[in-house]
Amino acid sequence: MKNVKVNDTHSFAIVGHSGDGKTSLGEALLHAAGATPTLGRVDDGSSHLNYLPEEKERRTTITSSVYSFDAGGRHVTLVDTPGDSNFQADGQIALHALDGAVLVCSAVGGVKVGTSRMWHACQRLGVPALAFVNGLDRENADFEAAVGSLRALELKPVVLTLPIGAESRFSGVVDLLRMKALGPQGEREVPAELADAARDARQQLVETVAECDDALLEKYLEEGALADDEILRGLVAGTRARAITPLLCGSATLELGVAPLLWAATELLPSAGDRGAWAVAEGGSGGTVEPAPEAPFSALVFKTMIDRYTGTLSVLRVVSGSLRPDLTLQNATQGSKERIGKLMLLRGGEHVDIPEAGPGDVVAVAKLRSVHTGHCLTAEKGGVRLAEIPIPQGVISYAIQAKSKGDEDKVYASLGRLVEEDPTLHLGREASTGEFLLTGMGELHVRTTVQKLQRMFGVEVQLKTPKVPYRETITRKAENVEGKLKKQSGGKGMYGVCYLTVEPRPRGEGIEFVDQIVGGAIPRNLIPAVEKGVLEACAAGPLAGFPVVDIRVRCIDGKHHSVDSNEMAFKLAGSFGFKTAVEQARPVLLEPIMNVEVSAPTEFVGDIMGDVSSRRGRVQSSEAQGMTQIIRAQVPMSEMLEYASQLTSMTGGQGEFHMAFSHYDEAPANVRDKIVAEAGAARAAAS
Ligand SMILES: Nc1nc2c(ncn2[C@@H]2O[C@H](COP(=O)(O)OP(=O)(O)OP(=O)(O)O)[C@@H](O)[C@H]2O)c(=O)[nH]1
Ligand SMILES: [Mg+2]
Repeated sequence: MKNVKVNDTHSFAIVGHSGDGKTSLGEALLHAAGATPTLGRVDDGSSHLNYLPEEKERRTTITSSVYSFDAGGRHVTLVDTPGDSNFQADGQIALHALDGAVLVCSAVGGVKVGTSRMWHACQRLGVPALAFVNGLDRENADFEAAVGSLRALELKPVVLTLPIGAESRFSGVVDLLRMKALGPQGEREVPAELADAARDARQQLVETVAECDDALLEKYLEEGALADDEILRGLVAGTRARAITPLLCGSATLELGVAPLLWAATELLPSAGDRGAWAVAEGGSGGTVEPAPEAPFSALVFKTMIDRYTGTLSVLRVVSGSLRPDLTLQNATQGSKERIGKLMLLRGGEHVDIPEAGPGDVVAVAKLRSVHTGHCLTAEKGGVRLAEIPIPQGVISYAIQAKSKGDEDKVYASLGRLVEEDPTLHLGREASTGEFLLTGMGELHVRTTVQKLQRMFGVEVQLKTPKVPYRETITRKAENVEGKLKKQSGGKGMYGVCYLTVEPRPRGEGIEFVDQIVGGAIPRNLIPAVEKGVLEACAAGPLAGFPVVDIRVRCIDGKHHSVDSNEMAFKLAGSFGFKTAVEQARPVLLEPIMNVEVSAPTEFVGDIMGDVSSRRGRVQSSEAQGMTQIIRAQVPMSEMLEYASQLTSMTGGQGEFHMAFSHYDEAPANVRDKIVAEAGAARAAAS
């Protein structure tokens, strides 16, 4: 058994808006804990957490970074997550597998879209959190305003530290639990000018904490005070029950206010043991499994990394049981067996071999073939299966093309590796346009992937805005339309005639072929040839060459010739008949309509709604979540191709959006005419 107990094993994610100082705070925590000998900095590339070349270059986190360390008899895993909406899925996935969160909020500007998004993710997943108001040394830092904005998020902040000074005069914090001032020179008495404010804030703290527990409240009402151990007990209970969010403050880069945060992260957030039993999807007694070393093994994979030396690494959080090298496990998600090789602890980009892992530990395992992010691993026999981690779907697609001809296979194979690493990327071929599409969470996500592709595999690709996958269909019935192939002069004769009736089907129901031939007008064995001809003709519609969908085709009659009729003749007859029938049935162009969800600070709502309307979109709802407004709308895909960059410029980078396919709808005449004209021009240019 490993020597750190489950009750002393901690894991938490640092979450929040991009640029508010999550990575810097992670570095300050690592340094404060003695895990790193020097303070890593984002700005000079010395960060232990932002270790990828793309992260150093852009000075931003693009993938969650795991760092495990031991401090004060505890084993702690800190996971720094990206704040940018392009990479945010990593943070949401990590929260599924960790026991707590530190929500970073800048003292400049307070809560922003990313802060609100990650707070709601913590709430949804039931993850207890601490809040840290960072950057108090920055120009325009305003502690009160930042706390006010967090209060508006309804996270019930309980202030544990107060800032001493602000902006360039920020010099430390008052620890309200111990009533001491902490600064660069260590601990001292609370400065006289802050004594009243500190006393009031402590009073507030005690009152709020008392409200978390009936026994404490009774004592507080009777005696007007609580002992230190009672305050701590109330804080622990309130935090873990998510009734309150302890709030601390400081400056990550000046390393001020960080020690109380390290204390709170291990004393107030729950350990793997405190968290208690996990719900299981299958097996286990009473649908749960205890986070105990002797319980059946279960683990969740929350990250996959491609390492140049070790190959693919799966990063997993052990939920129950123990893990040792050379064990065979079951991938419960895929139903396959996996042999475990080495176990490694992650320290940013470094790995350290370890002999064993238990509940609450986060470890990396190399070369698990069938394992992807989100999967659940269990013991080979008698294991329990946890619910898989849901993976958000990408929203933006780019058509990709190898820069040099002949590189195609390498491009697709290498991209396949990156897709393995990052589950929110998708690589696929759009059958109707023939393009290879790389889909991701945003423009920057896709562009960073292309950059990684070049660095890791030495291949270059070009990105293009994808073609919109339009469809064609009909709007009325056309009856008894003849399809005929007659070639009986000279050589081998060809003869086949079919009569088709076409009618519209509901959206999304596809093509249906109904054989209504009676009396052998078309021989039985040749009817499938008619169907084949119809289906082939569906591949390219009469308007602009897009696939034809949602039509019932009835083959009602036909003619044949005892010698000249054959499969080829009836296939062509079917194809001709179908094309003619579609042309007679008032064909229309269908365009994909997307469900779009935009979130942005309330002040931008008017602009965003106006812009959605100008894109032929229909706003369906608008709902406030704290200071963020969520606008849901349906917008044609063709109007959304460049939306990411336009939303960024409209909201000064404070807006983000998600998009998913909803349905196909008839394109208005002006759009149809434009697409038809473009297709005509393309055909003319090609011939
Ligand atoms: N003055 C000051 N600057 C800070 C502080 N914390 C972070 N910064 C600076 O703010 C910038 C962004 O900090 P990061 O730590 O990379 O922010 P992040 O939240 O990890 O950002 P993403 O990875 O993009 O989500 C860097 O230039 C830091 O040096 C702080 O407390 N005070
Ligand atoms: Mg970062």
